[in-house]
Amino acid sequence: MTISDERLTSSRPDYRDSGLVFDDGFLIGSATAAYQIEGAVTAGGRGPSIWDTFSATPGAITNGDTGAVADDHYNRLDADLDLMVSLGLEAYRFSVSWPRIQPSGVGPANPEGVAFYSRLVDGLLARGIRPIVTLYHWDLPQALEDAGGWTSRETATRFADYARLVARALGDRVEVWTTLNEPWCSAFLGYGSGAHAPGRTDAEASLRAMHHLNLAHGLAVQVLREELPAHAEVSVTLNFHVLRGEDASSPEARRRIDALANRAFTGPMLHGEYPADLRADTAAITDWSFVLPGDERIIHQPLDFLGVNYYSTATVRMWDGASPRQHADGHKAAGGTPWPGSEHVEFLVQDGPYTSMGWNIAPDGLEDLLVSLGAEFPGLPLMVTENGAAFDDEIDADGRVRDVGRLDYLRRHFTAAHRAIERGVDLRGYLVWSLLDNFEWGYGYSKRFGIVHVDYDTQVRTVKDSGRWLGALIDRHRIPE
Ligand code: IFM
Repeated sequence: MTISDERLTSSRPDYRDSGLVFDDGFLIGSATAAYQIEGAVTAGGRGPSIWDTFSATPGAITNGDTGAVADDHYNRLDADLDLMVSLGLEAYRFSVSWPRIQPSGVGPANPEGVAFYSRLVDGLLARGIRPIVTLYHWDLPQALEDAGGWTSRETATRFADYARLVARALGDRVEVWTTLNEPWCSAFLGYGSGAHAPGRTDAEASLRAMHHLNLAHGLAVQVLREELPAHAEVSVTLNFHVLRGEDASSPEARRRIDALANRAFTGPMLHGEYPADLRADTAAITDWSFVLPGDERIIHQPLDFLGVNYYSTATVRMWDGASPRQHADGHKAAGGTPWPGSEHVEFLVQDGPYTSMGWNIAPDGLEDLLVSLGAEFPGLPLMVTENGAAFDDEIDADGRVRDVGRLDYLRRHFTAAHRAIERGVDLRGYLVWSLLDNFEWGYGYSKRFGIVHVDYDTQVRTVKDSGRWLGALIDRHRIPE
């Protein structure tokens, strides 16, 4: 898969259509993740996660922020559920915090952890909102990291055990399941660049972690199939890198990054093997002996849909070794590389406009991505499990948050999704990232992605204009004027 072709680019470039209608069955909602919103990191018997440890490391997070309080969602659950109703959400994607269920990553389920998520699921169902569970959104129990983390094969087995506990606790009520969120980030930002927890900077370890995350996915899907009713839907969410580049060397650069960022996961998960070119590109770093016979078969499990996270594009070429090198890959720089074996690929600064993450706004990238995935994996439905934008929002004197940039971003990306559907893509839903302003990993609270503003001093929530706009879209299943 190389998501880069001009042939896919639309002839209507501004993506500001209005009046487009989504079918009634198209699921529209919003998404969050446990560590980014819950806070209450020692409540209810929760154990420490790698993000507690990492965010306590001096210099790791902007402003020294941590997720210790975050949006205090753990203690404000009912009010947050009511907030979702006020927006009209049809679906809510949340993640389960592994260290709330297994404080040290092994052993029986912690009843207080289970009770919290059970209350969340019941609260959603009582309000007519469909729960979508993500089992792993980056908060590995610290005890497992101390035993090697994702570089250890054992962690994949532990993950399958954890998946079984959650399936047994919530499987009678939750119909839609996701194993991992963005395993690329867990492997390559966590163990390669060091920008994410656990902050390791070891190229071999990042590839090893990638494989154990893939294995964890495969084992967990098997467990979920055993534990869940037949009608349950099981998926994984990947953050695809949509690659551009006009230079003579761009095709080679695109191939390399496509292999590391996209096909390292879709290869074994959906085609049943790692790409040969990925193995070749990284041969100087590892002999791949961490892939045991039969592993790729385990990873290659039938899925009910594929979760797609999309924010922006990347433009690449091979660095000529002479000119000053550009590093605009959209990821926070840290001590190591998230591109093992392809460090000499140059990520060029792209044309704006940009969000406050510095990410270029490119709705055509979403359309291209969905069309490409639809063509590569016919018969596999897709769902946009994350799309959204950070902007420097402010509350006006009249109490309103006029986040015109985010509203425009969402309008253009919903239009892109609609165009993909018109072109035959089996897209089942769209979840906006994020419901609430929250802890944006290495950037702490300095970046706001919410359609609801959070005042971190008072925990007061204020629905932004984009949130109202999304509510209007959901109400009529039609992109508002
Ligand atoms: O906040 C993150 C989320 O946790 C994973 N996907 C990307 C978002 C924005 O960076």
